[in-house]
Amino acid sequence: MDIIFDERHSRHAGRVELGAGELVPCFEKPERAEFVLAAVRSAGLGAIEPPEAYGPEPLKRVHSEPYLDFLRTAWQEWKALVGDVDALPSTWPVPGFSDRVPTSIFARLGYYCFDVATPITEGTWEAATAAADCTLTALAKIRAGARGAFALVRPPGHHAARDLYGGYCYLNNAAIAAQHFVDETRERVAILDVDYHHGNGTQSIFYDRGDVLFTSLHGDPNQEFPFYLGHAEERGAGAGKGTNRNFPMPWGTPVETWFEALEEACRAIEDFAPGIVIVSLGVDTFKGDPISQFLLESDDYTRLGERIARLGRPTLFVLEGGYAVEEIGVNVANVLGGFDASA
Ligand code: SS9
Ligand code: ZN
Repeated sequence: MDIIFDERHSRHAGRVELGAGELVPCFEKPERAEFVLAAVRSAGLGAIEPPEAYGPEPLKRVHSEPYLDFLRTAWQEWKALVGDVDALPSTWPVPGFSDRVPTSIFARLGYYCFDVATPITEGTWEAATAAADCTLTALAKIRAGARGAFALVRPPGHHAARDLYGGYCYLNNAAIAAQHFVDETRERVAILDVDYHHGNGTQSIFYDRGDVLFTSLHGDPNQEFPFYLGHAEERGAGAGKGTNRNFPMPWGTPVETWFEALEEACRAIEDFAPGIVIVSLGVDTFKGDPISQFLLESDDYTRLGERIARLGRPTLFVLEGGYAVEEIGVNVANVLGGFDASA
């Protein structure tokens, strides 16, 4: 399994997010990637290589240009006005307000961001673009014939939509790779999002697309972030009717129930017969995760990797969430090891 990693991930290091009523240290922190790196290294899963630079074009196929311009320049504007503290929004243009694009940096933060947990810092743009390059480089390994590849990246991506960030995500790495694959091959893509949280960004980017199947297993949005998307009845629209499949599950869902949902998602992927499977690999389904409520144990991740291998398709794994910092390394390595053993 080829692994693509760039240490510029550490340029994104938010200090605080707003939890329930108080500012708390960011859960999405550089140590996460370091633990995953150490675990995939000691598991001997494969060569670890840096990314190639792909430039802005693949990003523009998924995100709007005004949004990308905002992400690239927001920190400088914020720092000049406010100082060297994390840029977080605090006002939103909810329905009923004007829909014109605002000018103030304070207003644009709320215009492009949907939560108070996703700080923009000095190195956010550099880290996010490096993550996209890692994901595209891992995709290129698959295009060159690899059965599997892993983009060991942060910040994660699956909550980021065309012109919206949040949920610790800025650029949607999995969606950028999916679109790039379609552009290069005209083949179909299936995305399997096993992160604990619904991949609202990925769903919305491909919601009306018949050539990209999005499947997601996640905490029920009636109880869980991102709350406003991820229900079972969201099945896609237009040409994409039927190519969106959500499997929401309540807090405390038994592991066996989770694997039954995985089986259903896998059957949908098999029926779709994609040219590639892209796995949004979050391991915040772990029972010890500090912000999540599922119950998977470390051995269950091996079983997950084995099932993904049985899909029998070239598979790109992209790191998403997982906040039990000490355990995410072994959990990710178990998925990849299970895949490699069964592929
Ligand atoms: C925890 C609130 C959850 C966002 C979670 C984003 C996960 C991305 N106090 N905040 S995988
Ligand atoms: Zn998550």
